[in-house]
Amino acid sequence: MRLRKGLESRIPIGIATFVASLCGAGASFAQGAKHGIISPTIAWNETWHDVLVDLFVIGGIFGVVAIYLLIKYRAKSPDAVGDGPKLNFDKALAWALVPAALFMADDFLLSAKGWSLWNIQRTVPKDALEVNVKASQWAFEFDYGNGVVDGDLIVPVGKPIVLRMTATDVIHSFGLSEYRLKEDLLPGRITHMWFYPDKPLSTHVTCTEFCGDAHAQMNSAVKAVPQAEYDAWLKSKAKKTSSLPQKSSL
Ligand SMILES: [Cu+2]
Repeated sequence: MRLRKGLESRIPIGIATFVASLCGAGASFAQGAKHGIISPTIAWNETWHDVLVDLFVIGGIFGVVAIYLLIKYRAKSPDAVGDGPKLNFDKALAWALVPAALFMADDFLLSAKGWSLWNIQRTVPKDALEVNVKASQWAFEFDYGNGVVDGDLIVPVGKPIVLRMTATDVIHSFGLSEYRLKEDLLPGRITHMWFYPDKPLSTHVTCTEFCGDAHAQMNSAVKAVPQAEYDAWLKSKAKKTSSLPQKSSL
């Protein structure tokens, strides 16, 4: 009996220690950095992981404790009044505040991570490669500079990419789910998004804002290729562009 009482009084401390160790394990985005770069993709993945831990692991622990207490102190006959132990003021306060503080502590941690994530997403690395993006009903157009314009987004692996984006007609949205990113493109305004392709990848971008009849067909290939392959592709595109008849400047 004494052993069981001792165990019950240690439940909140046990939960606190377990939660603190989980939070400690996921407190920093730095551990997922690739080549020294913490990209929004890494930050989103880690934050989502923490939200799942918050929901299922911590929620599960509280659920199990609640079920245990419900069974232990259930009414054993219809007229039972209950004979649970009377808690003194200190213990009652501890049982009320410790679980509440645990939930709040984890929420504060997630909120702090959210601010940190937003900071990462809005801070474009200085050496990022810039591509201008124009959205129109119903296609994306990528301008690489030097007259190279293409319907696909081709980028080199190992370099941060920043997209400067606008729309010519209605509101569109750049949904790059493989990199966990989405940003609106608006007429008369330039928005931006940056990502870091850390390995070769072939994916696509879809418009994620309903923009008219052919909205569902508004998508483009997005390919992260080795630097040499990117250079060769850009060169061949530039050659094709320069061989086209030039428009008169008048
Ligand atoms: Cu669209």
